[in-house]
Amino acid sequence: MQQSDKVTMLKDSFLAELEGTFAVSLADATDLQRYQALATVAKKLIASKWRRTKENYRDTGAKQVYYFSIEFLPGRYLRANLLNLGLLTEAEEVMQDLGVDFNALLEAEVDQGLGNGGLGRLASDFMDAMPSIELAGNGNGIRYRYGLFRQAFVNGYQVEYPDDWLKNDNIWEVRQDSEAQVVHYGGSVYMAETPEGLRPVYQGGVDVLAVPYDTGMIGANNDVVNTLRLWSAEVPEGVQVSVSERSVLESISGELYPDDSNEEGRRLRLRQEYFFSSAGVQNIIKHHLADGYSLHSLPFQVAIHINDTHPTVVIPEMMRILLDEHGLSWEEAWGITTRTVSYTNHTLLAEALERWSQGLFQAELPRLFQLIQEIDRRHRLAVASEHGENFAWRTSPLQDGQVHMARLAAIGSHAINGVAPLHSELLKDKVLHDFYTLWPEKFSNKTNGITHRRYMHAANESLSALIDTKIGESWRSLPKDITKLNKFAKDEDFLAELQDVKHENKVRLAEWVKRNMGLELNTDAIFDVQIKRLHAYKRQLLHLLGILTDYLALKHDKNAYVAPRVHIFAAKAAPSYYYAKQIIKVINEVANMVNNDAAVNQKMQVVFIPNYGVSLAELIIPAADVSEQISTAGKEASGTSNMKLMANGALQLATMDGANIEIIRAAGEENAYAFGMDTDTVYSHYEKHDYSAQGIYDNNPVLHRVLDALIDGTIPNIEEEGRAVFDSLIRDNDEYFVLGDYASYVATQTRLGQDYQNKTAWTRKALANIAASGEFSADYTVAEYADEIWNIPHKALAQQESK
Ligand code: 26Q
Repeated sequence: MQQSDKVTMLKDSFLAELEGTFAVSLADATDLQRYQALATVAKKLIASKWRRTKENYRDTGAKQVYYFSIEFLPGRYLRANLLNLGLLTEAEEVMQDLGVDFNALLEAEVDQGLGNGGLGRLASDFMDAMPSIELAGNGNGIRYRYGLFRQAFVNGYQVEYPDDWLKNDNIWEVRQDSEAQVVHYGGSVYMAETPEGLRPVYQGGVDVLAVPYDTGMIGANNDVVNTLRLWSAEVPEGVQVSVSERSVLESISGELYPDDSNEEGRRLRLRQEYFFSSAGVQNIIKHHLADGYSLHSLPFQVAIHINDTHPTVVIPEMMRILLDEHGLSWEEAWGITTRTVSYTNHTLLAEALERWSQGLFQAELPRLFQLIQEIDRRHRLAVASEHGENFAWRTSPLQDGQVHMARLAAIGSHAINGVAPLHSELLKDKVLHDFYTLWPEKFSNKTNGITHRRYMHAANESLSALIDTKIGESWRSLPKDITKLNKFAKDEDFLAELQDVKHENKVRLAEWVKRNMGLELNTDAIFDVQIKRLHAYKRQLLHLLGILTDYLALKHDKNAYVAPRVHIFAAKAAPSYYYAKQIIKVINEVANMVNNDAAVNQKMQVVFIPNYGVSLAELIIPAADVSEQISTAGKEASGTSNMKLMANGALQLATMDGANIEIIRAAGEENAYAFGMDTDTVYSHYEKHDYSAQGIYDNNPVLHRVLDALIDGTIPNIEEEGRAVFDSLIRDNDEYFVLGDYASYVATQTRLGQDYQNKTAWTRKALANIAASGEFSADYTVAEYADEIWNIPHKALAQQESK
């Protein structure tokens, strides 16, 4: 279709939808109605592609991957969907013609926050990448009634409100009653002889109906629309339950656990894990058989990928179905299961490795527990003779009264991967070392990736358009083509244009902050950004100590030079993570103090933007000059905001952790600011027990002064929180080596501040980052999974090479 035809088509269908659905004129329609009308138009435009994609997968029997994830974090869909449909600029034109505020329309869409952070957003980036490279891949997860809490600050403290995201219609989803599955919990089970052999007999327990809601995942400029299937818990028809029993059953999909990188051993959480895992596996096997295939061909037509250990119960669940419902032998069932399932680990933190008490597990999932006992027994038998009893004990799924999910995932899958090279090495050397000695061939690395479509093409249209004028548009479908930009590193006019775009984006963010927070930001200052979950290991505290260092210098030394900076934080803390919430309070109070002090606020400002989520990321990232990625080395599995910030021309201020290492290598060391201890140093401190926070405090007078400011009344209103932070650093010896990296951080910030003053040189570094961001496209990442783990075909990505 011609551009002008598309515009006419969009305009006509938009106006027709508005009148047809809401019986309002454009002038009288609310932003929400305008959004719903345009979203409905977009949904209708994909309907036939979606149907054809599904039919095509079914009719050809092509292998498909099902990405099982307890979190998906899609954010808003409309802008990204219009982009992928090739209609974004047309929609802008229509709204301009009609005098409609397009941004207000887009912002009327609710931000779907069915995830906590990196893990959930990665799943959604993969959902965008898979159809875009014509890969048959679907998502499987939970349709939480309430997503991640909405965050507000009251007196500087985080308060949490429920995220009632379904209060308006969710235009994108389609309920599929005919696909519902029954999921069984509790009761007891024993084995009895039947004409078909030994079979389990269930007594008692409860059934829950899992009802799927499907959303089309639209490929970029092609005809592929894959499916994201989210399950909702209901009471099965005909089952009589009391009101309170009903609410217990429905609560299984009631809310997302707001914990990130933290093991929260709760009964409901285990029910959630079994809920979408069981419904998903049952549904897959049902269709496989209905389409006329044998269970033995399952690994050739289906790949099940588990996103961290949360869906690990798919392994014993598949065994249950194959053994109990279809009468396969253990060996047959085990072969099918392990060849179907693959597993990604996303964490190096010991406290985030999932374990369940055996008592709880057995009470909730008695048949699965029996099967895990058998997996455990066979595992011990298989490894004990060669590796010894101690090794068998260390690697067994059942140990010390607990079910160890990462062990079960490692034993029951054919592939295990980490999400950045350092992380994958640490998995082999430390976290899963025993399993690596057993099965080195199972292990690989798949560096995370991001979708440039959302974070660049849609969120930073002016940067993307500027890039098009220089290198054409091939980079939009072949992200590595963006390296062509390097040719323009000496083109000063182009660098000036890049600077202008960055400045526009800073102004856009500043306007938002002014409107929503009443603070006027200096858009000529460095926008220094740290946006991610609030966690001690991510060290927002180190950033804060840097801020206090500048503050005290400006206050006490008339001649101090500090490069003007706006420090931008955005982060949610788990509601139960008390220390993280104390850090939020301290940052907020420092922000108050700094922003209201005329002696410093020309040189520095601190803003903590509440309620961080996907939509705010889309606003903040294009405006960033500096990307703070300052986790303790060896703690951050990968990070993905680092990649998004890089693509938008921010320079990394980073430790050698996670994917920072690859990002810095790709951009060139001279175009990033690396600092701090490396992983070996961190591990050596663990081994030698030779780290002394007190010693660092005693020997660095500047730091001494900064830490004292936390407890001597310098910062108002943080008596308790300042003390808590101080104690964790000094009395408890600073678990995350904040003080150990302080001097290096401050020195690096100083150098960065000086470099920023040469705008052209700085922008050249920004350009190097943008130009190097292509390899971090999720399109390549999912292609690698498809080639090396799932064995599923996809569109060739020219220039594709392994990272
Ligand atoms: C587990 C048990 C009980 C309750 C909650 C949880 C839980 C929930 C979420 C455990 C972990 C998570 C999320 C982890 C996560 O987001 N990890 C991040 O994954 C990103 C994608 O690979 C990486 O880039 C980040 O480095 C990693 O921290």
